[in-house]
Amino acid sequence: MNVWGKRDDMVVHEREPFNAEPPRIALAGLPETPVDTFYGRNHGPVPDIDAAAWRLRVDGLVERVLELSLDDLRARFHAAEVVATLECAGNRRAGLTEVRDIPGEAAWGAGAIATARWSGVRLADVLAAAGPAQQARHIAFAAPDVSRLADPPQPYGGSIPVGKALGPEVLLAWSMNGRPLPRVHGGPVRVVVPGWIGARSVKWLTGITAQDQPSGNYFQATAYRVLPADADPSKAGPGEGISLGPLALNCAVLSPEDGACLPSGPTEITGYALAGDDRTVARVDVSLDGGGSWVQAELDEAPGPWVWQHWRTRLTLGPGAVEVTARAWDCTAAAMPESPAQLWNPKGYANNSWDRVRLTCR
Ligand code: MTE
Ligand code: MO
Repeated sequence: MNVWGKRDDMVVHEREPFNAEPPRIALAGLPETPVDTFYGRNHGPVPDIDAAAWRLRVDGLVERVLELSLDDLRARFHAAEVVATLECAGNRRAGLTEVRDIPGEAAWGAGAIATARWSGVRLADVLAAAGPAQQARHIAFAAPDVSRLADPPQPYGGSIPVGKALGPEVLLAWSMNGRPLPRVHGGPVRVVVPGWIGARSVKWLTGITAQDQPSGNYFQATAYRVLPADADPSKAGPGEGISLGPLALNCAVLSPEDGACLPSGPTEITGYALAGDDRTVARVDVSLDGGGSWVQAELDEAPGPWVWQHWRTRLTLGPGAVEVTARAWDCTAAAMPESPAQLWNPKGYANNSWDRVRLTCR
């Protein structure tokens, strides 16, 4: 295990700040992801917060400002548990990097996604205790970690619209898979916003502010935005581009592992699919001829509304070089786009083009 308790075969994109994902095969067939296999995505040094001294301030457009300790959260609100998949907006960026270089952003594979059982309290209950005003439209989150990758350095934060914040699925979580939330995943308390890009699930939460506009924090106003392909991201100001919130439909092959060498013949192909926010996955197709023809995969039933679905199919592979392509459809009949070239954007977010793994069959 490495320093953050992650498995030895994690693909570490950066040590400081710590950014790592598991190999695809480590996620295969597991509805819930063990903590040692769960990707880590950080923009600055991981804070070390004493849980006993930790306080959460709730302020802004509210009737009562609250100052809550962990004991207050436990005593004043009902415990809530949600199984939810987190996906980074940069998941599968490597597919975009193949089209054109993306300076300053790591080439994440398909492993910046994972599922955990989160428990804590509902954000809606904490907001109700503060009494949000009529004019409150957005709920902003503040954290103490500071990113030195931005110039000047920027504290981490973000916001979600009030409508999402009041959903029973949005938690202030202190536990992950039945254990206290590990420091690297935001302990003592983080936000979990199921169905939205991971960036909105703010870790090491210290402040909640009800306001009439989205957060002005760098990671809401400037980063995590899809700019036009010809824009210069170093010149993009606050409010430019498409602000990412609800996740896009996505899927990936998990087994066989990309680049694997295996015997030819009937082979089980498995993977995940996730529709994002309140949509559901309707179908996953797999192709061995680059999308000329497709076989429908068998889709596991969703264990809950906020969770990825695993899928499988058995196909006869090889001999020789084989490319396996996968695409998903959602309940609106939207399908993943074919090519990453159509989606390329300067910061490399939201790649949900057809997933491809390349195999060699003996
Ligand atoms: N919260 C803080 N305070 N600082 C961060 O750098 N990274 C965000 C989000 N919350 C981040 C944060 C991003 S981009 C993602 S994808 C998720 O946390 C990753 O959560 P994880 O590291 O627990 O997998
Ligand atoms: Mo992310």
